[in-house]
Amino acid sequence: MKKEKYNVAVVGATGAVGEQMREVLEERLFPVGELRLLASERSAGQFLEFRGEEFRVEVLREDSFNGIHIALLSAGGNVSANSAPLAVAAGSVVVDNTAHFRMEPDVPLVVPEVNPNEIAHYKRRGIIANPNCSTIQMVVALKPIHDAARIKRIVVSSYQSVSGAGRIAMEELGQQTAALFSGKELKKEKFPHQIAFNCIPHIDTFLDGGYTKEEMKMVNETRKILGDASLRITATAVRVPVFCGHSESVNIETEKKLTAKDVKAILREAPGVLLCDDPERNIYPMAIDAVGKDATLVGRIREDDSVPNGINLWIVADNLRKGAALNAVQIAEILIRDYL
Ligand code: NAP
Ligand code: 3JN
Repeated sequence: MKKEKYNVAVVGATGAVGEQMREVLEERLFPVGELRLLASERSAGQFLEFRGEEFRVEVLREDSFNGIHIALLSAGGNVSANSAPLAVAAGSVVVDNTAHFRMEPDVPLVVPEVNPNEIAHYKRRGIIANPNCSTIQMVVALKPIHDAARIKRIVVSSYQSVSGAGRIAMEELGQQTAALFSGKELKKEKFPHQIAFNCIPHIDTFLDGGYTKEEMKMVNETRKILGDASLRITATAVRVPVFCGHSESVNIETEKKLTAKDVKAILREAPGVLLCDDPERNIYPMAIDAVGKDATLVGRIREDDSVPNGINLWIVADNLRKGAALNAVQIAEILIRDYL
């Protein structure tokens, strides 16, 4: 029987993603009954606002999920590895924002505009995985093109904002920028090099072969979501001194020829996409315009004449919203509408 309200736990509630979770749940009028905000000992006792009320942050414990219907996890992979099974045992459905379960074959990896039917398989483990932010915005834009003309190869370079690395990383960009103007010492904690006024071609750890984990997340998650293991993808992930909003330069080769006009017509109708493509009026997607928006912005669409069926695109989204919290809440909305 349908419930009027659902008890929701947010694990990592004090983080950059957790903050957006509260905002998105409130904005979209998600039918939250009890809200449980969970974090570590460091921030227990803090108060955070939701729907005009103050909620006390609690320490995540073994019994934190008792009575919870939906658990939204974003406190890192290790926390998810430990707490997802506890949540499932307590009867919650888990929507996990970390990489921990994404590539497990019996865990659906879902972007609601792309593969919403996968949510039906949540029962296998009680867990649904949210993809990496860079994957989400790319597949929102590419899925309708893939359906129309079958994409054979993707070359993507990401320009990822510091908010993707969490709250402390945002403070680090602010501190370094101010320090460079006032001759103070630069603090380096999150990034291996100065991020202010710099670009760092290194996100997450390096793997054998020279790619980073972040780059391989884009490769493997895209194949899983589009259900096409033969898709050829290569990625370069770069951290840029932008506070919020990830941008991507994406080059695709399709089986069937599409003109730039065809691609624009497809994307004008695509769910979750906002076409921003009028170069004569200097209109193209930019991170500053994507922040706070739900849509994935796509522009700079043009034919790549260096290969038979090539197209270039520039894809931008708010990494904390569509790249994390919004996508998770959209999954939860489908769960309660169709399955719980
Ligand atoms: P953040 O700003 O650093 O926040 C981390 C959050 O996790 C804080 O609330 C922190 O609580 C909590 N936490 C850390 N260790 C914990 C523990 N042992 N027990 C309970 N809570 C703990 O990071 P963020 O940007 O919000 O990202 C958090 C995680 O979300 C990432 O590690 C990543 O796995 C995932 N993420 C996913 C995407 C995506 O692409 N879908 C994007 C960004 C992040 P305290 O305040 O107590 O420290
Ligand atoms: O760096 C970014 O822009 C996105 C970062 C995502 C992230 C950060 C720390 C741990 C993840 C993720 O979602 O893949 C993880 C992780 O869960 O491994």
